[in-house]
Amino acid sequence: MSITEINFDGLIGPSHNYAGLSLGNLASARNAGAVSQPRAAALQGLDKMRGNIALGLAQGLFLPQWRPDGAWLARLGTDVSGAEPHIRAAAMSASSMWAANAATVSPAADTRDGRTHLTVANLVTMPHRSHEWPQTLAQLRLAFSDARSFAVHDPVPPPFGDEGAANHMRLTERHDLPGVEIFVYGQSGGPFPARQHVEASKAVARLHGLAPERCLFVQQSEEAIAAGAFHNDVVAVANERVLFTHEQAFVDKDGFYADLRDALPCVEIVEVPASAVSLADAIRSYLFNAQLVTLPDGVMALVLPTEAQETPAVWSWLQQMVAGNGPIRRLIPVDVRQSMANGGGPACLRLRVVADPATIDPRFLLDERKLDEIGRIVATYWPEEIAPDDLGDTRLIARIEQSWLTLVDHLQLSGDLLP
Ligand code: SUG
Repeated sequence: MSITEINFDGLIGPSHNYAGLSLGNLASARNAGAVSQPRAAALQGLDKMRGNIALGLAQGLFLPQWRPDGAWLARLGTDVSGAEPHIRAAAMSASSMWAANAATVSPAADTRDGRTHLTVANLVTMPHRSHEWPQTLAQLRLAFSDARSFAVHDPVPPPFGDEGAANHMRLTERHDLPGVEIFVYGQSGGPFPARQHVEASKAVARLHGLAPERCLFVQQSEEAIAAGAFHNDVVAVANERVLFTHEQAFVDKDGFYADLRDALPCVEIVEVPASAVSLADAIRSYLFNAQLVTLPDGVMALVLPTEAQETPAVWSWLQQMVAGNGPIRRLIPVDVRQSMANGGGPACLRLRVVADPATIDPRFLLDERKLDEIGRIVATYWPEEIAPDDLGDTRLIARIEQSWLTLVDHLQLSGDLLP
């Protein structure tokens, strides 16, 4: 058994567009109506995966979803040609790329039955995301079909919004040892909705068979949500014994830090003060939406968006941090601008699963050769550009469907995933 952390990235789908669908997500609102570049977007995502493999990290893949989602439109009594523009845009969204919202994952070391548990997120707060879960669940049931190692759960029922790993952190001395699981919920967010409901968080903890004394339920600060932190992973990220967080991420940070230190005495909390980096700069640069990873030599690195490098207050704080004695030693900027323009940074694009890769369906695991093959399919089939007014265009829709079919066929998944 070799237990390791595997990052499953959502491949950016051929319908990637900027429809401004996410209230409270400032980047999505700012770029509403812009022309997207699905091909460049997917290639940026593949380059990030390639970079992580080159760092010696294990890498997995989730496929884009079948779009337009005709089954969802049919349940609404319409189809892609008859749907009103906002419903059509929701049915065309490529939002499943943000795999951090696919599910909440509790590794085997934390659970009562010694299996890794995954609960698919219902994403009920945003209409365009609320219809992702059936296709996500289908992929999770395939990738993690080994019932001796995994338990995959249906979504928590509405109205309790669940946004998956974006509002969940795990701290532990080492990935394969028991950890403390932190469920971050929201209650209100000024003008914006809180997406993660505390009842959903509690349900996931129960379903996963976590020990109550190893779980913390922590409230997201209203000011962070109001400033555009629609998910906790926009203002905090954890890896092994390190919590990297903005000072204003939580309602009661002192209480939270004290509980965390009690539950995990080895924890190291790296807090970025608002006096050095404002919430606005943290959210604009997505400093915290980074992949905080342990490299094979034991060094901890932050794989963060190039926007962080371009935000002076953020970059100078980071440079001071790595010059000091803290646990985070390396900064690795990556270009995921197409996803960033919809509010999704490097950490949004991945779901972390701590498990033995040998127990996972290999069709969902990547190496460089497979990445190159997928890159060739993307470069051949994915549309170069989509303007919001194109979304009803039958030729564009045929091309999106063809792109998806080619990829799924190549990965030998068509027998299992055809709509
Ligand atoms: O749910 N954007 C996504 C971004 C998700 C980021 N994920 C994490 N923080 N883990 C969202 O708001 C925008 C789609 C549009 O406007 O077309 C969107 O859905």
